[in-house]
Amino acid sequence: MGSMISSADVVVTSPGRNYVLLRVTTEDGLVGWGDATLNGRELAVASYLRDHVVPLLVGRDAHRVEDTWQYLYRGAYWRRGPVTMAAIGAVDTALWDLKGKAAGLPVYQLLGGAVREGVYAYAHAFGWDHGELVASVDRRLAEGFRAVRVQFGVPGLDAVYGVHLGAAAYEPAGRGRGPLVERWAGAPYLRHAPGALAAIRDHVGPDVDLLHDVHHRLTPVEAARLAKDVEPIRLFWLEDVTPAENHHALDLVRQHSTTPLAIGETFTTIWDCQELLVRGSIDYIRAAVTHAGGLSHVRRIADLAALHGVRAAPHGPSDLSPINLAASLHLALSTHNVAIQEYMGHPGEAHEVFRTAYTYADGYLHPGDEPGLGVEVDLVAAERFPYEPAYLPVARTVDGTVWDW
Ligand code: KDG
Ligand code: MG
Repeated sequence: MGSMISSADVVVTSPGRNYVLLRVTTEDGLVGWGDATLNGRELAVASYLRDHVVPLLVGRDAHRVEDTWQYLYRGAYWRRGPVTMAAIGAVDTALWDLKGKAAGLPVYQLLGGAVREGVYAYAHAFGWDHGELVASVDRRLAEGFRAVRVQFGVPGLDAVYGVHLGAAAYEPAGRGRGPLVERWAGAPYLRHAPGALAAIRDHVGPDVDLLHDVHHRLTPVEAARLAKDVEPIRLFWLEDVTPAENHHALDLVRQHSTTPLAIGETFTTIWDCQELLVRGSIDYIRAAVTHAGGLSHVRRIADLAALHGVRAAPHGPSDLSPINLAASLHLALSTHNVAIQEYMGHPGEAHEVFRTAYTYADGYLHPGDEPGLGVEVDLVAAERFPYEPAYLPVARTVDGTVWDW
């Protein structure tokens, strides 16, 4: 009784960066929130939701989370892809939020209850040179993190993924203009990366987990060489070594090293993950709650991964809103094979819009015990931050050929 969806609205707000949110309201006045943000292509998902999904939601039973997922996925006929799956993910997440609020329970309880006391978190550190990177790593360690992603400048390249440009904190999406063009060359990166990572291992000692993200840039044989060269550094993982569409590339990397491999932040369904999981080509699957169809679908991906000894580690960048992070934490607290949560934080202005129940202490996150996801959105504050078009950078090699960013 009272669980019929009476309205659903899309909220686009830009507190420091663009977020697309879905608010679902039931006839008895409960409100559930989902995140539908697709960095650099935000309004496509806003339109998919507003024009095609919201009219289907009104009048449905909010408790029928699984039926609604299947209805939106199978019912559209056109399946998969980041726009469709971010829209479905937002609906699914909002319905779980509503179910938790209706039950008076945090979502992790509805997913089976806690399987751990806290969610192991990794933070980002970056620097153009060794000194700057060490200072950044040390700040993270002082904050209590025991797992740190390290990204570094490369001599000969004037912009690299994961390292700030100018005085601004690292934020790749440029607002109000076309995409920034970054130059890429594999050879200088491959010469520099193993030494840069080894120097950080020497600095932190054996007990800190180190991660590194290659952001899909290497060819298969380059990736195999890097994974082999960094083997003695004992990384927690090496992320996205090759473009995500070419699953066979990771077999080559696998054959040449025991460096753990992570991939999947651009995957949108279990079908994108299946081959890599079944073939045993990876160690961590990074599909995000928002981009891969919501809590229901990412739990399914984690279950498939578990069959193959692979652990889940959903993507958690600042370009997904605190609603995504909260949902990811409820999943991580209640899912046996979630290994770690990326915790990049959000721009200061975002905290004016989102009130969150999740907490961080001593290297671990917890989603909190408020009913639902534990995130509320201040709509008056959201209006103060209007949308501005933003683009992720594009990469070109030194001769001007477009490369993977
Ligand atoms: O929008 C793109 C970002 O989400 C991505 O560049 C972040 O690779 C990323 C990560 O691992 O957080
Ligand atoms: Mg990444």
